[in-house]
Amino acid sequence: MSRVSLSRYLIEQTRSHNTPADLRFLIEVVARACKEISHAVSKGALGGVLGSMGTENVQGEVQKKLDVLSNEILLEANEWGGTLAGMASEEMDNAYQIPGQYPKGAYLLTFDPLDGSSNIDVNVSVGTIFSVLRCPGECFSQNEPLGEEAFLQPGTKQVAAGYAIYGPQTMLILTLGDGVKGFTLDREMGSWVLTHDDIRVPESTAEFAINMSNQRHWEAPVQRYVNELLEGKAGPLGKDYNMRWIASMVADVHRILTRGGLFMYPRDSRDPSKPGKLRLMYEANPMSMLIEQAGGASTDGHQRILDIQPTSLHQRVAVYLGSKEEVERVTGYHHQA
Ligand code: P6P
Repeated sequence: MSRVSLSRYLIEQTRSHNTPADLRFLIEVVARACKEISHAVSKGALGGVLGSMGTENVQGEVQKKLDVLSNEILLEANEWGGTLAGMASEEMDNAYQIPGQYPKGAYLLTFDPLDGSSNIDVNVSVGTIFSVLRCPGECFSQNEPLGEEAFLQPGTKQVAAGYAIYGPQTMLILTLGDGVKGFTLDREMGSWVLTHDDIRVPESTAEFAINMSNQRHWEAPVQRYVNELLEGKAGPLGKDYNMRWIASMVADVHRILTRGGLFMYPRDSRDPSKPGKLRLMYEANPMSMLIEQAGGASTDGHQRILDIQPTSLHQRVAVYLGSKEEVERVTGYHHQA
């Protein structure tokens, strides 16, 4: 069978599912920006882009040089095309206004430009996570500055979501709401090639991902659940489990989309003002759309993440996502508490 490129897939989606041409163009531009980020990341020490900037982002996290570079690549690639009314990023305090010399468009793009960047200097897979929303009616106006409130839509309103993972292979994992597709970057041709036509998350699993060093900070339902996982066959779950924690959400989620599993980042008692570490708008929501589109589930321990009504651009959320059977079990323990 001839190779199907990202461009061909998007054209065929347009014919079969009426994917708007401007959404198609937006996805192509984001994918092209991810190719450029992949190139920068792969240079490592040779590119003079490792290490930190000596600054902190709105999250209070140290910014790596590649965090800032990746953010700039995505802004510069997407600001001129006429597809966006604005952008929001983990690396920027406020919404990004489309410069006056460019036309505005119908969509909003949120992203974590380089997720897991603390792993960069130790050469572990990192990635770019992105989410596409429609801009609500009035935010389309060419003259008014875009307010944060335009972005505050539940994850069910996403029209597309995806990530690029910069690992042994560079891959783009994408959903337009019609299943999950995987594209592998052919570096020689510079094109994204469809290699995974229908990604599905197995309903059950024997593998979980969590940062165990935080155990003393977890709430009771999580303590109960993780203890049962560790009890294995002798415990109430009746089987032995394996554990992974890459500390790069893109890499952990990619493993789960590839072979199943459960990813957990619970809220903990360290900072009650932060209901978890991961950000809703540009980490949890896009990853939850991908996981649900692949047949998995995703909750904050109490409700479906995609149903959460955001109240601020950088709000955090607890995350339990992956194989449906285990997500439902740990969520059930929260409801029993
Ligand atoms: P911890 C990376 O900084 C990140 O936002 C996610 O990619 C990852 O899953 C998590 O934080 C790792 O957190 O506390 O284990 O370092």
